[in-house]
Amino acid sequence: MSINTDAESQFAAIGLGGNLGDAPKTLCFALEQLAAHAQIHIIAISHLYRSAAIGPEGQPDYANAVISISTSLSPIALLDALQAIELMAGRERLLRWGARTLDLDILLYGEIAMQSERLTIPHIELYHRPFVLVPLADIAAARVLPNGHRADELAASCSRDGLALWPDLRWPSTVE
Ligand code: A4P
Ligand code: MG
Repeated sequence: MSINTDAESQFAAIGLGGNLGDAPKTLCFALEQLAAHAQIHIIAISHLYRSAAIGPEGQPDYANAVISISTSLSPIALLDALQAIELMAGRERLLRWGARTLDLDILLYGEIAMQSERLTIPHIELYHRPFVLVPLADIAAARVLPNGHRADELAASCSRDGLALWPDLRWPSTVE
């Protein structure tokens, strides 16, 4: 893993989630695929968290994490790359917010705010989800998000009910 210093590279934050099968293993697989992509360079990897599922009842807990990357891919090309990795992990789109092996969301892309049929950036649920804000603060605490607040302030003010660290020796967090 290296940091791309191309002038055209953009910072982006990616949310990783999954709650079917060996979810930590699937998230590790996603990291390997992202690290192998020629136009994606992983900067930092949050802790791995276990979180109670939001959505239809009766689902297993999720494994969640956030990574920061630099990338020369456009937002839509990055979405294509993430969806290709979701498919490799056996992702099926059956039910909105339903259980899934792997979900890769673009949380932030540079300073961009955009809304199109396929892509809304920042991610529409970014500010509402502890399982996103807490790991984001692990890796980008001082970053000021598009709503004007620092990531660590938002993480500190959200409820941690249903959220816990998920210790897993396979998980290559870059956070102390
Ligand atoms: N899309 C639009 N904007 C984005 C973006 N910024 N990043 C579009 C990624 N995709 C984006 O997503 C549906 C469509 O959203 C995509 O085709 C893309 O064009 P999907 O992954 O196919 O379906 P989904 O994930 O079921 O829907 P949605 O609304 O994206 O759900 P979320 O927000 O991803 O939430 N509970 C816990 N504890 N942890 C979780 O990680 N995740 C979800 C899914 C629900 N409950 C959860 C968790
Ligand atoms: Mg999604």
